[in-house]
Amino acid sequence: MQSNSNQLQADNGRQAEPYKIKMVEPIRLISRAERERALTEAGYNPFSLKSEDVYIDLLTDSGTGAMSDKQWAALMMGDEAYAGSRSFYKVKSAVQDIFGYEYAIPTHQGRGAEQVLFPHLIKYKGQYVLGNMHFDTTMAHIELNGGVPLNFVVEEAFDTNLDVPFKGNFDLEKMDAFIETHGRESIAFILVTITCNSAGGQPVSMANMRGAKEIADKYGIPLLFDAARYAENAYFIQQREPGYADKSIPEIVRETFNLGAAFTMSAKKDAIVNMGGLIGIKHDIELYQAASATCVPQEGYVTYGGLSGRDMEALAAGLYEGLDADYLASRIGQVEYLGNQLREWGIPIQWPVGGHAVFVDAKKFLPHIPAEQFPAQALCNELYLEAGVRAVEVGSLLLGRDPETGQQRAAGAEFTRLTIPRRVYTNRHMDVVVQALVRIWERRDTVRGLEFTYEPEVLRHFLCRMQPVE
Ligand code: PM9
Repeated sequence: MQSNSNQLQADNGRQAEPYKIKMVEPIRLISRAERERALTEAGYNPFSLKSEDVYIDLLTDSGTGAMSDKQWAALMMGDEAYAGSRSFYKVKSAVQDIFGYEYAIPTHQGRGAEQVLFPHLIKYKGQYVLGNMHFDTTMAHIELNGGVPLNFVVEEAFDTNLDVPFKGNFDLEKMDAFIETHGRESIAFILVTITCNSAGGQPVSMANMRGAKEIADKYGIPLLFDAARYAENAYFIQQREPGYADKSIPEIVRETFNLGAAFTMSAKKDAIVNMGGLIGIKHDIELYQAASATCVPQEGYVTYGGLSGRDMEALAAGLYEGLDADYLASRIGQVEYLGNQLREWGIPIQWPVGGHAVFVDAKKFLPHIPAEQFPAQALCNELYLEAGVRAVEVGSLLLGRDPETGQQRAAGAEFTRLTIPRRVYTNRHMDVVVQALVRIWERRDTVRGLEFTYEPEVLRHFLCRMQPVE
């Protein structure tokens, strides 16, 4: 690994933040005894902690980013008209300009987009939705609409040591063979999640997305994007895929979305807003009309879809800000900074690091804790106790049970995700996280697994309560 000074010379300061800080929000580390009490009260589930009891919050990059001065200024321009808001037309024009899609429907967040669009794509109970790897809320909305979510991510995604550039890719042969066997009618749509969150924020290459599109066309199946991290995926293509080094991020985004018929987006990630979502539809007016009719009763009228005019102003600006090459270099650079340090200490992480988080391989970190005692959740809790840092589990707990059989689904990996909000923390904060994890690493055999005291049926990780196994 390069030393820090070499790294600075090598990237010529490119990874330094392309902004300065104008406003601050105080944070505070409460005492160890207070953290113990807070965690017990939270039922050993970091989602139930009060944020004021958290020092560095790496739970999620969703809605936790810092908006720019331009976005804050844009709020004042919000047109709060119930119908036909000027701010909606700004969002629509950004969607047309950036993605090349004719229709845009705002929603309150990503899952709002899923609940509006999916019922029109899943035609009957039991139809499959094929993805590289569906995110948990996406999986839930597929299932709530009678669909069966299936993942076709490459096997390499689960070998955290393997250094391959696009661990979010589809195993195209496997997906093709599945469609061949089950027949085109059994497939509702193919969903490309960029970046592939559950595999470690791992990118999908353009070549692989093109391959998925060829399969989709061969069988006449629609191809859609789960576009939460549309810009980070484009950045990785530019950095890692032959032939893309000289293409701009907007060009790569346009080329990507040319392959799809529609997208759902949680705008709380790459579009850097605190709340918001989007549906984009390339040109299928019937799908647009059907989704619009569902949007009205569920999210609100089609020119606001659960958002205020000021939210839409911030969103229109954020959709562009997320594409800035210097911002992306600094953002992904910070994720790399954290990942590189952990790796130097021998802490097992998904490698290479992905876009929005460092994913610690808890199976390797805590080999004495079996999957049914949730090693990645145990590590999240330990990290909170050690340093007031809140991380999130992406493993067996999040994956949950098969709704038909009630059996725990087998997770390919047990990850403790250190998710980095956009434009919020400094690398000094990252150092605190490294030091805490190193201290735990040195006494890792003392960490205990967890069992449920309360387990909700759907999306259980958000609300469950647990206790350490005796
Ligand atoms: N992702 C995340 O932290 C927020 C919920 S869990 C704390 O990673 C993808 C790829 C996501 C995603 C949310 C959603 C749902 C869809 N697809 O949270 O409804 O990563 O805006 O988006 C979270 P909303």
